[in-house]
Amino acid sequence: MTQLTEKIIFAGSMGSGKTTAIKSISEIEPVSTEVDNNDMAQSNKELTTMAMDFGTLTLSDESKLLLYGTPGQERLSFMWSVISDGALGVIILIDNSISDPFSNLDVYLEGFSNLINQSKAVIGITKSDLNDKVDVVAYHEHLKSKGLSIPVFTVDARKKEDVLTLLDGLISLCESKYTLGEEI
Ligand SMILES: Nc1nc2c(ncn2[C@@H]2O[C@H](COP(=O)(O)OP(=O)(O)OP(=O)(O)O)[C@@H](O)[C@H]2O)c(=O)[nH]1
Ligand SMILES: [Mg+2]
Repeated sequence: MTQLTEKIIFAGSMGSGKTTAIKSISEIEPVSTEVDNNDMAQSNKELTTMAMDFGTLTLSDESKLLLYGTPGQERLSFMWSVISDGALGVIILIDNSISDPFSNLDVYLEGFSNLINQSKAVIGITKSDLNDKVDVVAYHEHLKSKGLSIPVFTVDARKKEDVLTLLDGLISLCESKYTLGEEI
């Protein structure tokens, strides 16, 4: 039996939880390319992803997801298009504890506009437990002001069920595209 494999991208800034989210749901020990973080100004944490994260999640005998995490450091943003080539969709993680999450979101709306324009994107707001300064409604209003409608979820990347909810949301979007007979 042939197994359909689809590529899912986790994008977002340093510390938004991409490596953590993949670790939460991957059925294999994720391949990680974390190194010591020399960019404490961008995010105050010990390790950061240098090239990519990789994990897998089997949905059924017929389908399996390949989970790719992009590096969050801005100087590595050239990797986004390399990693997301041929992807089914993108999960954008936004760290709600940073000083200006909307400006941060805009970077990813621009960087992944190709998938976003095809409605193959969802947004996960992480670290709301640390800081609830921006709520889901405010994110929707921000997106609306840009003429966009993208599903937004409040998640904790450390919680498997939260990451699976994001994944479900993305797959539902992509499946509705199949149903509508649009090109994916
Ligand atoms: N409190 C809290 N901590 C979180 C949440 N999501 C992720 N974290 C923590 O945030 C830290 C950074 O997460 P990473 O997964 O390394 O972030 P990343 O997006 O891979 O970062 P880069 O590889 O540097 O781009 C980890 O210690 C996680 O446990 C959340 O929703 N709440
Ligand atoms: Mg990482």
